[in-house]
Amino acid sequence: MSFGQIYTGLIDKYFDRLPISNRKNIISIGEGNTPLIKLKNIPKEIGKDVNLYVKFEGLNPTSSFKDRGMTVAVTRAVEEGSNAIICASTGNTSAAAAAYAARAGIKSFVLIPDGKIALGKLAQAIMYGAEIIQIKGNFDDGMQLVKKIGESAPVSIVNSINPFRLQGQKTAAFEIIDELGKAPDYHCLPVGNAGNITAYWMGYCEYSGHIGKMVEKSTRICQDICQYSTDAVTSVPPKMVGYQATMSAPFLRGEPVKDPETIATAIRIGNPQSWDYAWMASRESGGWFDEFSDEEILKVQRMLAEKEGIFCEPASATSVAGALKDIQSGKIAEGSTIVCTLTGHGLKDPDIAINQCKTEMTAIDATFDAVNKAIFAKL
Ligand code: AN7
Repeated sequence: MSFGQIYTGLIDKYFDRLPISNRKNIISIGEGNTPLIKLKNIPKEIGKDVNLYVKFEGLNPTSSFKDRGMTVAVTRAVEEGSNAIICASTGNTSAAAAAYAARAGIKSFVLIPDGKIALGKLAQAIMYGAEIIQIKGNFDDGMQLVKKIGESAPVSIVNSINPFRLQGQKTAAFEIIDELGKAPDYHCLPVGNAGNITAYWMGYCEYSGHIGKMVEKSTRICQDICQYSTDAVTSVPPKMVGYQATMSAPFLRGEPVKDPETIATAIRIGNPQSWDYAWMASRESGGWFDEFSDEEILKVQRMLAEKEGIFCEPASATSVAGALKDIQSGKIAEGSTIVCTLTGHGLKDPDIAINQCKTEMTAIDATFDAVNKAIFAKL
């Protein structure tokens, strides 16, 4: 970017690759342009020579990758004259929907699972002024209800079944190619509804001029309204690797999971909406799926914070847990370039963080001696 130029969001930046007809209509809060951070200490610790990066999507305006999709979905909804949006959510989609609706001056309805949403995400929905509907059910129940309500009520659905969401989310892959000068060898992601793994694969393929079956199918949905740029950066798209939480792992089971559970509530999803697309992305790219227990996920979440100074939410750590396992086993060879998406910020879920505190926190006297003693005991 040149001197004196303000970043105005991802639609403006990648306008010729997105299905928006007029720049004047853009609803943006400056999403995208998130840092690609090279991990230094963790690769050294495991003794492997790899180029391991994290794309820290927790640094978006509502602190998750959902903002990328929401800027496009809400811009489109408003272009089409909609006055209200609706989504089911494990938390992050609701925060993003509420924020972009606020920015657009329209109403947002969010269906969230009763008691199973991280505190920060609920705080966001409240502050952005969403109409919050808690249901006695999980995300999958909420999603079915939203689909049904969308058939008759004058509300636009902004879950990732809305193809414009994935169009926005694909821009993360563009940014990675722009920064690395090529696609990585592997791209690792946590998988819930599987919208994001689908979107990244679309983005990598489109930007590197590799038009597989999946991209053909998915871009056809937006074909009438989008003139895709044919310029391509010559690059080979990466193998797409998706990781799930063991008790919420339909891609590992080969079928939907009835009562998904995991401490990583963001990905507590048993019936992924982008099931077919995600399998296509996995097969076309030569990737795979794997699963991790809650303990393993939390261990890596903590490791990222303690060793690299990067605080992501539990679901996000699943991508790095997966990459580390596959690097250590040699499935991902030394010398490889790997990007892991850290989908959301750690502050979204303060309860999980505080519960991991190893020692009880008790106050000591506010005297020089007491504080001095406490510090020397740890030095
Ligand atoms: C931090 O907010 O589905 O595989 O309703 O919040 O594209 O679903 C969140 C998903 C990963 C999974 N990491 O992405 C919702 C919701 C975080 C997330 C995922 C989510 P997809």
